[in-house]
Amino acid sequence: MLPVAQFESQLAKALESSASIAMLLREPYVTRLRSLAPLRELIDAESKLGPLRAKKSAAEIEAIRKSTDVGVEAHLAAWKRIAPGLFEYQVAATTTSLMLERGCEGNAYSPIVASGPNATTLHYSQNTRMMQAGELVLMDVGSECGGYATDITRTVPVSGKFAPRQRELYEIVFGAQNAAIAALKPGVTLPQLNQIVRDYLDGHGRDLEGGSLGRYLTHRVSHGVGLAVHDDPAASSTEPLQAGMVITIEPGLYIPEEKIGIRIEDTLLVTENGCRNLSAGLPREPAEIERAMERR
Ligand SMILES: [Mn+2]
Repeated sequence: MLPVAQFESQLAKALESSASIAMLLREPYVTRLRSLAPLRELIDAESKLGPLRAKKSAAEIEAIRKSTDVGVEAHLAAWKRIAPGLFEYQVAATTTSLMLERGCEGNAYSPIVASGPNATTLHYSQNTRMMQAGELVLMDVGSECGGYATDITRTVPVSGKFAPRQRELYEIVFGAQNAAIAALKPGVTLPQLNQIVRDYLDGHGRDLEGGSLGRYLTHRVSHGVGLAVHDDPAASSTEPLQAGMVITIEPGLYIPEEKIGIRIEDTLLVTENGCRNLSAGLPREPAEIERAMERR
């Protein structure tokens, strides 16, 4: 690794013995390299760099830990404000403000604050709706600090208490997440984690027609996290996980007929013997969430 300041001189040296340049083909870097070395072929380095990025160094893990701590704090700041009559964008503003206050770059991705029926829309990020009493609000909000992302989702009751059906479904998503976290260790693959979650959802609870719930999970439950919030190639890998990788576990249920969407997402480090939940500081248990919201 070399300092960025030496980039142009080192590039000139490297080009004396190399015909082509392998790089991530992203702007504005492609344009810059084409002007520095107009006659050289640019090759996509994605497939080479991806595996190098999957396993994090100690310094990277520390950076993700710090970013995750700020993400947890941002969620807690939002919980303090959530109440009927507040707009989704006000919640997003509170989380973004906290991140900037802590010296982070800001959000690692467009914050999703999805109340009531909006939570059944997977990538809803308009954040324009006024929250109503008795609803849930899903917050998928993560910070980027020192170049490293974190990815955290919680779903909490707008009025501070889960209604019985909300709690029943929440407990099922929570159980599915716990099953996947319990299985997370080196050697496990992302497709296996998906299967564990889907089996759990299919084995617990029913929809309004008496059908099983697995089909209401409409996305994969895990991806790598690092310099990018969806850090490739762990995002799509079927390779066994290794200690030092950082991934999310994010089961969800999105049931339009009931206007309920629930996701719980944490950022976890794979360790030699299992895993460490880096976002464990943010309550996941329904009773703990209710207690945290009571303290407002
Ligand atoms: Mn995610």
